[in-house]
Amino acid sequence: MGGDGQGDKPLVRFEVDDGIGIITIDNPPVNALAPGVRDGILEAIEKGEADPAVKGMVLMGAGRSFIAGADIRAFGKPRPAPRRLTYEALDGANKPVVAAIHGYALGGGLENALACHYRIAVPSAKVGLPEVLIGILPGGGGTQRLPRLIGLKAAMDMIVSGRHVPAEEAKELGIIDAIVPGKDLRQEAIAFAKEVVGKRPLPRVRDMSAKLAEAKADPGMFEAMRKSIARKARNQKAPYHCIACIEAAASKPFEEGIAIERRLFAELENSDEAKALRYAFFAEREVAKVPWLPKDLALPQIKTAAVVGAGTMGGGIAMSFADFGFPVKLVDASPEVLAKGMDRIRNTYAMSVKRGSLAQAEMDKRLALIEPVESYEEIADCDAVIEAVFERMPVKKEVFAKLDAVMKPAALLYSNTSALDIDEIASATKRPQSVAGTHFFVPANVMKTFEVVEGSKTSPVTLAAAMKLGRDIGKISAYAGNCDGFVANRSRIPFNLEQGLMIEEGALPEQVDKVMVDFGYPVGPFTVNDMSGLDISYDTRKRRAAADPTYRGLPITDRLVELGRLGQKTGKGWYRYEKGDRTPIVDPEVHAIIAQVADEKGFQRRTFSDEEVLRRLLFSSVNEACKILEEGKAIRASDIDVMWLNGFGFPRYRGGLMYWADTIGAREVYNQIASWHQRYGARWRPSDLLREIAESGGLLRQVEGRMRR
Ligand code: T1G
Repeated sequence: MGGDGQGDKPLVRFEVDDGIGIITIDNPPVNALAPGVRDGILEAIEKGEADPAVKGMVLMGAGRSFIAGADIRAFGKPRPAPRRLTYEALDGANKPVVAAIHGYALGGGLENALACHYRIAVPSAKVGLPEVLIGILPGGGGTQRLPRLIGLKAAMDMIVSGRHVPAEEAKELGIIDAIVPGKDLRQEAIAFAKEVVGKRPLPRVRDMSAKLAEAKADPGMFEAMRKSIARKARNQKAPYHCIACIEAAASKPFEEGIAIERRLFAELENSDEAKALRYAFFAEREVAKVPWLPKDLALPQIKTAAVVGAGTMGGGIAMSFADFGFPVKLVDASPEVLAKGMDRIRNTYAMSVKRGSLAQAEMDKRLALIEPVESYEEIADCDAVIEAVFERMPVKKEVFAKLDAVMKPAALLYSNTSALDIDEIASATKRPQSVAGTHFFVPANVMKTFEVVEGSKTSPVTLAAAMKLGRDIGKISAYAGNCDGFVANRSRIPFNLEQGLMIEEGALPEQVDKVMVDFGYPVGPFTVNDMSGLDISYDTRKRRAAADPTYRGLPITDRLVELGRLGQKTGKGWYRYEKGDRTPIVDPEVHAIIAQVADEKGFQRRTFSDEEVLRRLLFSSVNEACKILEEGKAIRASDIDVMWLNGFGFPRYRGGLMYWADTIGAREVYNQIASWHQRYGARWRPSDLLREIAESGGLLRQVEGRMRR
């Protein structure tokens, strides 16, 4: 039934089993609702309705999931209008239809289930309406049915957040009628269907209105939701359109609500934010692919991990493992550091429990998975070890020499270094083929970017195992070639430099921060500097200046540090802070310091337009990203976008650094950089690759890295 699936296998099957018509969708890998699937479901319903032997029906998915939603690849392209909506056919059926859910029922998948008369699920199933995460809204009646089934507030929370709801919670909310063991979902669904075949009237969600009365009790709920999302939903339309649809459900008849949903969906489908969010969605799947690694590579099982170094990073990394059920040993030779590290982990979990984002029982379970140990011998049998000690090469080499001596032969030896040469680290061992970089971003237990750095001797198995390990602990693994700063930090360094130089030329921290917050960043770069502490980069600059007399330091930033203005931790940095408050306050004293150093150094100061501030920061990184791709240190431009979205807080609805640059156009970016090259010299030398793309009229986001393999 339905169009042609894999070869001649139908996308939708219909079989009658013991008086129950079983509609099975079989469109791997996630049973997306491609046109043929929708037609197949319609044909099956019509068959079941027409067959007197059929007393009821079951809608279910083959493979690993129910239905993951509409085929996102089809958006933005012309698509055939269905002869009839499956939702209406399900709703309108005269025989009960039971949705039997395993894996995921998301988007149009859940909307089809909501149009069924009953819904059952296995315990591990998850349901959701995540359309807002790709810049659209549930366009299959979800904004009208879900509120009728579970109430306006609960529906609004699910639709505006786009979150996946586990089966147990879905049952409590009223989305799921029964949780079944899932030993044989098909038989369990048939049994459920047979129980309800005689029940009338058929429970049609569209006819349920009792829960809409919530709006009378709390008419301000919609405005309250708008206020609560204002910061995160800045510059975006989809979240607000979602609220508007649910508001319509509260006050208008079903069909009118559907018409509003359809109109607002159409406004969003081809919006800039929807296109950018769809790009980000697929980029985050593409990034997992390392083309030269064989698909069927046999990988070692990583069941136990160890982390060397119980500092902030080491603790965060240990939590990353425990959060996903991995037993992990945290090793530090200093009992005090180890104890402090464990306290920090405990406090971090306790904060989550206090905020309500983690249950106490879950905290206890995760803590029990983290075992503090003081000797390397105690981690010898771990499958993988992540080194997270001080960012100094001699220290790292000493650790790797010890690991080499102690770890079992099959152990994978990874370093969390953020920039140091993986080959040099590996040279401290006799097994460089087992060494790679696995670079976590701060805070390690939160940030998703997981940079996997390949050394010249790293084996394909070590590399592939690291890519998989990242995904297994909920990260987004991204390949990086071995070079100073790897890919993410290296592409960010010019941004940091321009940020400091513009202050010398006349810009002020508050102007730069406002430009970047208006662009969509959660906070501005100077506020971030105050959070992390100005002394960190100060030490690096001093070390580089000592090693390289031509090194271009940042005297204004240095002066703040030398005056004890280290940021939030000292109550003042680029801004000042009231005691116990993290709100940055513009400080005239900083303006005076800037003016004084500029005077001492003879800096010519001028005013900056907001556009120049934005372009100076981001174009410098676009140029560096092109150099990284030119050198074959990144596999594709969209990988760099994934790193910026998940490691640097780049606004997701703008797609990523390279995706955004395309909205300006490679030619304009190149011309601007070439002109700054004339004005400022070598640091603005345009990448050859950027020039080629500008000349060819190509898209930066589609550039492939020039891998040397
Ligand atoms: N459409 C097309 N391809 C999809 C897809 C989708 N909806 N979902 C996944 N894929 C591809 C994905 O690109 C990857 O491809 C492969 O499937 C495995 O995905 C009318 C309008 C379901 C939780 O937003 O959240 O319904 O890289 O690696 O980690 O109102 O996929 O192998 O070539 O992510 O196990 C709403 C999106 C759509 C769900 C599974 N639905 N998908 O995660 O596998 S809009 C969504 C996911 C809609 C209606 C509206 C996840 C997953 P490739 P994966 P996973």
